[in-house]
Amino acid sequence: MTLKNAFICATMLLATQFTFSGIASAHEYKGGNLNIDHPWSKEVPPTSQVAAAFFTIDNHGKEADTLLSASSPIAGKTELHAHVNENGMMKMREVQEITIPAEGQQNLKPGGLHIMFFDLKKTPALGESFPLTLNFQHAGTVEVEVKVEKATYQSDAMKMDHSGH
Ligand SMILES: [Cu+2]
Repeated sequence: MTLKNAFICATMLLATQFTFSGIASAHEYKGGNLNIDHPWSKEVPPTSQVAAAFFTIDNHGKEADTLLSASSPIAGKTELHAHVNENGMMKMREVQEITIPAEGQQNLKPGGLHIMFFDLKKTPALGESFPLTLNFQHAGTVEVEVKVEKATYQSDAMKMDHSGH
């Protein structure tokens, strides 16, 4: 990300936080035909350089939409990720896009599709939240707040092989 882009991004975030302040407690976000429900991130150790975010996207539209990219001020790099089975080993892979079917749903969850943050500038602590910008092909840009929650169960996502990065 260039300095100029970073500045635009920060400006947009400030503006959007103001816009969303009235409905922040609902923790559900709308963009076009999409509903983004309960964005959350699993608590990671303070020294962690990576984190992941999960949420459910409902598409009420008659055509599919596509998540093209994501970004967050907490991370140097934000990628769309999937888990793939490679010779019996579950590994994380960057994907170019995540499709939300028409009148359907897409689930980002531990062990499945997720948003991945690298080079954390600040590790978000339990109970905190941080901004995440999602760029959709049709719904456009949607800003959400990701809540940091406790890892309630030991999932495969915690044992992932990051050597591919
Ligand atoms: Cu990942």
